[in-house]
Amino acid sequence: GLFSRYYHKPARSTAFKVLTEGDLRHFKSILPAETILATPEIGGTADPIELDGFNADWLNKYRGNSQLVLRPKTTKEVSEILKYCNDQGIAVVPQGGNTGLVGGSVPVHDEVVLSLRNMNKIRSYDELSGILVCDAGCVLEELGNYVGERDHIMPLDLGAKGSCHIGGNVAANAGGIRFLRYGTLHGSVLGLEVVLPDGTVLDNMSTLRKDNTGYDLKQLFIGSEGTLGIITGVSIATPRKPSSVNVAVLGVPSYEKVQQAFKLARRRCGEILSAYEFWDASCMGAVLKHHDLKSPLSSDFPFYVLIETSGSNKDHDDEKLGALLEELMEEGIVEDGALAQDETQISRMWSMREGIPESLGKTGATYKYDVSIPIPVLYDVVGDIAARLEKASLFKPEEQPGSDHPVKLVCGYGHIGDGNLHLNIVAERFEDRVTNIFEPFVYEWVASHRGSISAEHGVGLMKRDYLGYSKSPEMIDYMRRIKNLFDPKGILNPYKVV
Ligand code: FAD
Ligand code: 2HG
Ligand code: ZN
Repeated sequence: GLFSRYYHKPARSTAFKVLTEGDLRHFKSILPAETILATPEIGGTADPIELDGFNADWLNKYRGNSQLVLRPKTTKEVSEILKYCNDQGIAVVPQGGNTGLVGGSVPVHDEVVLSLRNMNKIRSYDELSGILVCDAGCVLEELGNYVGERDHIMPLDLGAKGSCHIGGNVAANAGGIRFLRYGTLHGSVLGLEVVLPDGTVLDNMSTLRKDNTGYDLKQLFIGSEGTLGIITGVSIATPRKPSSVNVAVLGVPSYEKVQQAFKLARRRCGEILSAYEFWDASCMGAVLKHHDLKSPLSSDFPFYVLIETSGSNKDHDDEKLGALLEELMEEGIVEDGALAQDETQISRMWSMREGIPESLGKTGATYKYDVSIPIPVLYDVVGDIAARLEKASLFKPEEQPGSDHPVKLVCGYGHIGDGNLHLNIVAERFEDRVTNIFEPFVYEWVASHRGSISAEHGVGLMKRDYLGYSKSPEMIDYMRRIKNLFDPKGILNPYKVV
């Protein structure tokens, strides 16, 4: 295949049909006009600029060249689109909020973009069980508001909540900041409605907690990244909203102590602990520079921890968390701490953590690695990468402005309570001489610790050629067989995952 400047762009498969005006006419016969965006190249009238937001990813790293975006409103329309595309051999990329970070949500070449954004209705909500049934294109934050008014919360939350869709979350098997407490979507998703490439609608919209009637097919689609079917509906269990929430930010002198604090937090507050997140000084620098936020602490530290508790008795929670913070300070594990006094302070502290990806994006072109590694060595990879870049004269820590090193920051943050690190490298631009320093080195590093090269962001286009670092040849072979079973013509999200 061809090599672009900084990522491997596989050659366009000749198996796929090049769109014609006849194809556009067919789509016009099955979809309302306002749901179609087609460029003059295929007989449409849309300015190609209107398609930019569908062709480029959130990172501005991956870019496709689609001439057609379809935004169906019903499952039946999705089924008719796929049936036609399958018959004609037209490649399709399913797209939710387009916040994915592995190049999975945008076309590689001229695939049709099938956006779920017009499928955004709540189908039913049962306040007793907390079971929500909705269209796949519902925005996560809007679902959070809806169930919030009914004293519940979504079992997942993440920084992209304002744009990402629940269908995209399920397709990506997103983790996020509530994972520590509410676990994986493999547990909270109760049912899915999925349209297969040949147009078949698999209606598995169960609202049952328990259902052991053979193979649990919906699990295959959770984390399938749009390669097996298009998710059009989701049934998901939502927990009760905790009546007492506390958040504190801690200043920690070393990574060793970040771990000690986690251990103690679990011992003293285990049953109410709902998040344990960390970030380093470089992340803090970026977030304070690019967001209207002030550090709640009195000085700077090498590491910061955000700890959240959620429970049902405020007095009990305050007492437990207060005792934990006191002990952490007395033992010298933590050097400073700030406890949020009200809702506003809670949300400011969370914005500090959740604002990191955006603030790094404002700093420069961001390379992202999302890894699971045993916690004791989790942060070592950040230092190792920084050292390699320094040795190659591409990076100098604490550099003064105006110097000519292309890499500006090497930083680490993430869901340490889940053993998940986000290693981010921020550079002036995406380019081979930088990428080559840490790829495939990062993947080798992770494999040598038997970690995962993708903890929560998925494989997409970015890691397709590196799956072997985390999966055996036999496993990859069976993944391919499953792909072929559901999508024998390979029209769904080609060039991605396997
Ligand atoms: P998209 O980006 O549109 O798509 C993601 C993948 O799913 C693509 O492969 C796409 O083809 C496929 N897809 C989308 N919708 C469907 C559908 N209906 N049917 C079939 N396939 C579909 N991820 C985490 O795990 N944890 C985090 O904490 C987290 N935080 C983030 C913070 C920010 C600021 C950003 C930008 C991203 C973050 N992400 C995180 C990454 C990303 O996985 C999530 O944002 C989200 O799950 C993607 O949802 P989306 O609707 O934007 O999907
Ligand atoms: C987060 O936890 C997201 O903030 C994004 O998963 C991580 O951008 C990243 O590397
Ligand atoms: Zn994350």
